Amino acid sequence: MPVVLPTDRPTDRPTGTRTTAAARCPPRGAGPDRRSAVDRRRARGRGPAPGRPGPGARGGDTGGTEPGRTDRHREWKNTYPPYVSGTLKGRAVDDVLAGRHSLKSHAENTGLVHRTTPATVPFEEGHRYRVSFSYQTNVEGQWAWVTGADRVADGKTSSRDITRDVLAPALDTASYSREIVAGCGDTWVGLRKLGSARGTDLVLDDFTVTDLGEADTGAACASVTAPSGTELSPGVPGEYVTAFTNHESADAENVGIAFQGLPEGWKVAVKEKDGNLFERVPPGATARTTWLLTPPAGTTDASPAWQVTATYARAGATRTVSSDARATVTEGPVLPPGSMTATADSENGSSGAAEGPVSNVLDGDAGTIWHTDYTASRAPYPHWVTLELGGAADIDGFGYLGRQSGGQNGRVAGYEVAVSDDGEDWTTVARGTLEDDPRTQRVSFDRVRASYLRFTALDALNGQPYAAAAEMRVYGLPVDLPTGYPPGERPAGLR
Ligand SMILES: [Ca+2]
Repeated sequence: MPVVLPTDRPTDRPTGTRTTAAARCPPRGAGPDRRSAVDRRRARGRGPAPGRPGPGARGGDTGGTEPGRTDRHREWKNTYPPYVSGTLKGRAVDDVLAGRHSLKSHAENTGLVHRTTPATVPFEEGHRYRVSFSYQTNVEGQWAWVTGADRVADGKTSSRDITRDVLAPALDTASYSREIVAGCGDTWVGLRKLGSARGTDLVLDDFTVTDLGEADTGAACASVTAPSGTELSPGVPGEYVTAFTNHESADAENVGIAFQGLPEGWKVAVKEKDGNLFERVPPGATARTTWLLTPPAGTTDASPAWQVTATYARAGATRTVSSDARATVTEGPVLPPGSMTATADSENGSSGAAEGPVSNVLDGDAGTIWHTDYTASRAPYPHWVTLELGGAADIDGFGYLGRQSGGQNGRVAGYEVAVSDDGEDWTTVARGTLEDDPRTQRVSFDRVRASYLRFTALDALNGQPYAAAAEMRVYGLPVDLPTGYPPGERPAGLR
């Protein structure tokens, strides 16, 4: 059951400078707005009357409100350091950004946290709008601002994201602004939680939607998305998968995917020849492109951002959609997690996908873990994880990131690391004891060429029979670096 969230009252605002779309736009069915587009642009209303709902509604797919919580936050502002600015990575955002109230989303689960509805913000098909707000947030890659659409077919309502902009961390208030063209169904905008990092908040204020009048072209209903959480190593071509989904009602033709604004010195290739071009993508279908991205050796930007765009033809018109793209660049060479495969002696199967499967140690998400069987008698120590490296590599280290939450069970103490060319004959290259440390612990050894690495856990820090890990990494360089192909050029003359 959606919960409609209130936002600021009009008394919070300097008169005539800000408003919400809920106040400015006529309700659906209220008759045509006879003002000119310019008049509508100039119109300045007030926020909702006290006690009336604002434009937001609960998104509904974050699995309820526990432990996450999205509230209108009242009159409580962190006005002293480090909350007003600085580099504190914890709960460093203000609860209230402007006036006396803001909308705060605290430690939400992943999913759509809140969104507008046609009743609260009635976007009119074919009109161009500017959507803007101010915000603060504290952790990379956790929140995205989404433009979406609802469509009814065969008695069912489907809802989907058309664009997603990942909101960069901002401990000082930052601004977001984007122009959209409404269409593709009933347009809405909202906030989506992407990552599973704990203790991340997003505080939003000054939400404003401005009607810019009728657009020259119709809405582009396809979407293109970039992955979140991808790690890339300096000097190593790493796989980076983008996805184009056609939400149009007809084929998208002559589709070309490209990057804009990649940092200087980066090399870009596609794994398959012309893997970024698609002659035709049917409605509802998704076409993926595997890129090979190589940050330059010595790069210092650990979290670069750029744009991924998709250009396509539909009903005689050329349309372009885009979204933000990001990656994390590691300090030294690391084998791409996506090129490896993990197997283990034991995997717990009773707690869902986020706790148990060994594939969780390679997914780039610190919130998902490998955990051995909960039944101690079925799975005693020692435990092991074998990483098939995806080809021979010259390696000199192994990284273990312990579980970040959920108790002490499974934090490994004694370990051995062994390597192999064939997965059968093993050579031990390191042994020791891990510490109770929430960061990645690196085990170093003499450089060796291998195709497999096996991490054997000998016992747990708390003496229990379980082993667990959030992420595992192998430090080094593949012997054969993938080369790929230059990205294909979209034939501009074709429709
Ligand atoms: Ca994980």
